[in-house]
Amino acid sequence: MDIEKRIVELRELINYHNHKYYIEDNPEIQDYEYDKLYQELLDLEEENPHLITADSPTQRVGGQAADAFTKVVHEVKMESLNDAFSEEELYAFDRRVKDAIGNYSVEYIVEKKIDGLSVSLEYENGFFKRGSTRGDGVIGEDVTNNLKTIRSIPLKLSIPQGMTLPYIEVRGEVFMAKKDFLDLNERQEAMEQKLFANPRNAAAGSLRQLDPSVTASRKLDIFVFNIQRAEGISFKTHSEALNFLKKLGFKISPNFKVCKTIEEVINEIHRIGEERGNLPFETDGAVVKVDSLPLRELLGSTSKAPRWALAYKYPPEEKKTLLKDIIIQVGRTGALTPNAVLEPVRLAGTTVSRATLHNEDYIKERDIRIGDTVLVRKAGEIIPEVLGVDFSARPENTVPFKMPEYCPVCGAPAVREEQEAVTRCTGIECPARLFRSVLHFVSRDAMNIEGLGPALIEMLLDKGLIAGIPDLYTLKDKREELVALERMGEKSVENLLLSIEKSKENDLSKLLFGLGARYIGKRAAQLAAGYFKTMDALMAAASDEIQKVEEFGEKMAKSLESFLNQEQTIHTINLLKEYGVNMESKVQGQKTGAFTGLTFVLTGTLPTYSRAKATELIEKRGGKVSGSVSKKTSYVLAGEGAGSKLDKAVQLGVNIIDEDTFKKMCED
Ligand code: 0OX
Repeated sequence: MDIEKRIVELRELINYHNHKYYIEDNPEIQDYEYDKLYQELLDLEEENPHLITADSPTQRVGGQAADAFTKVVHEVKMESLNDAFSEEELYAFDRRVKDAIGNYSVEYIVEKKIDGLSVSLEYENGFFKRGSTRGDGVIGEDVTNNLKTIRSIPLKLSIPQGMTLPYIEVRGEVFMAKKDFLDLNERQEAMEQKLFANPRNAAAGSLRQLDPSVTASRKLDIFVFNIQRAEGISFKTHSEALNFLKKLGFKISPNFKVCKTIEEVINEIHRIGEERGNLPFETDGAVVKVDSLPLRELLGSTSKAPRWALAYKYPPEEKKTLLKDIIIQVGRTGALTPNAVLEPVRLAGTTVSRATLHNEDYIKERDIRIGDTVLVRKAGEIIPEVLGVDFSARPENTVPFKMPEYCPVCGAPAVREEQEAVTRCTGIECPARLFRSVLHFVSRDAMNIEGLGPALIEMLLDKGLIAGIPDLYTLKDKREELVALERMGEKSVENLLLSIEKSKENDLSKLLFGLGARYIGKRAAQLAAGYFKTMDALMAAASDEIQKVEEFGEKMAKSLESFLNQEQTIHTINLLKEYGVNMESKVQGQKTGAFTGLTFVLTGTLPTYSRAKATELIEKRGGKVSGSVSKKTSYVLAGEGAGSKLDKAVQLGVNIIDEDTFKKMCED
């Protein structure tokens, strides 16, 4: 293929995927595939420098420093790595190195490639002075205060006795362990915050925070793998330098290996490939480096990357296996996620027996059925996914998948809202979504219980101090247990219990909102509470009665009716009643609305509204409809063919309006 054409094609492809990734936050391809395209373009441009254009994606400075942080100029450039995707490329690397260094024998170091973000750490006389992100390699961002929150970064180095170390700058990779990433996303989900796509994004997002306390709340870690510059020390090899860094108190690249031949390097890369699925952190590759520091000097760097190092990227693995079952997992927000139970297969270094099927539509679009042979992929990401079905291997009698109608954890109806991909459990007592139920119940617009944040709710649930919303009102009998909790003192317990007690007096509208029925937001709860006045009246109402509440449509009314009739809701409300929570509305005005206190008489045929519709609109706004005109009549709504009622209105001087005016009044 014409090289020029291919270069143009690659640029277009890369720009497209950049947009998908960075702008739309919706990547279409795996990082691995992207890296391959990018490396191909880089190689072609290097071989044909006359074809490089200023707008090529390779000319873009990666990860530019944001304005929010002070800039740091890296005196020693923080170089990036060239990528390799095959053994041939590793052999070619070995050949290039040997050709360049002539007669010297060369040893390599193989390190795991940690998937995080590179930072520089600077120490003066052993004290941590400044830390920065890599940025574009030359200019990064000062994130000293955020880095200080990472426990594995020593604030003071253990300099060996008798040694002086006036200055040292090291480079390492900040990352988030897989487990901490999953925990973080679970918390994000419960708080309805954006999820992170992978541990690398989570680490980057956590480090580049303007508020260091946010960074501190995220579990970040670091591996240090290079001395960028230092005064007072020098080493012959990289491995010596790494061992010295370890002595100083740094966490260094775990189990790096010195290899005498490229074959040994390849073996080690395969070994890491087998192991990487079981490592606590994510590795997207292995880094091969020349061990000898003088030889590195000799080899030097291109404008992009050192000639003495190479990153081997592991391909995402895909395998076929049997889909034995589809089980439903209920998350903390009550979301029902279908998971594949698989005949175990080895993939990317782990035995995979579960994979995500995302949601109902994902399964339907691919027609994935129990009993199918499916293609499973595990790339860098932690959770493997089912890609699709091998239809040629489909046995007879398989049936299309159906999402359950009831929550498998608590048995309450599971509902999928229009235009939503997710099916959710609606049970207020469902153990799976209890955290979320309580969090909502105590929130400001709901029961406004102060001092009960997500961390404390989690602790109360963990320790069994509450097992449902009503249990909040029994906490006053567990004062000792509360005081004993982490970060709780007498005073904060006192305040919390006071706030809980106070919440009993809240208006029905706050309680109703706090119960968290679907579609019932703050305003809807106020309108319904104002209309029905008591919880009992509301609970006794059928959906067509509920629909009379201002602004309530059929969907809202039906959903509220069904929620209030659920066993779990009734149980919760009864307990709350028992504990003395107010069940009445103090909001002024029965059926409050724009027409409260007004009486309407309808006569004739209106252009668009039926009599029933007009009546509904009036009643919903708190007005009354009467059959005859009197002095007390506020308005006569007259249409075509109006007869004696209209005459009477004229006679008594009652306001006469047409449909248009009525519509405007309704809108007001
Ligand atoms: C890693 C990693 C990254 C030193 C000179 C160019 C790259 N992500 O684990 N970079 C390097 O080396 C630098 N080593 C690593 N292990």
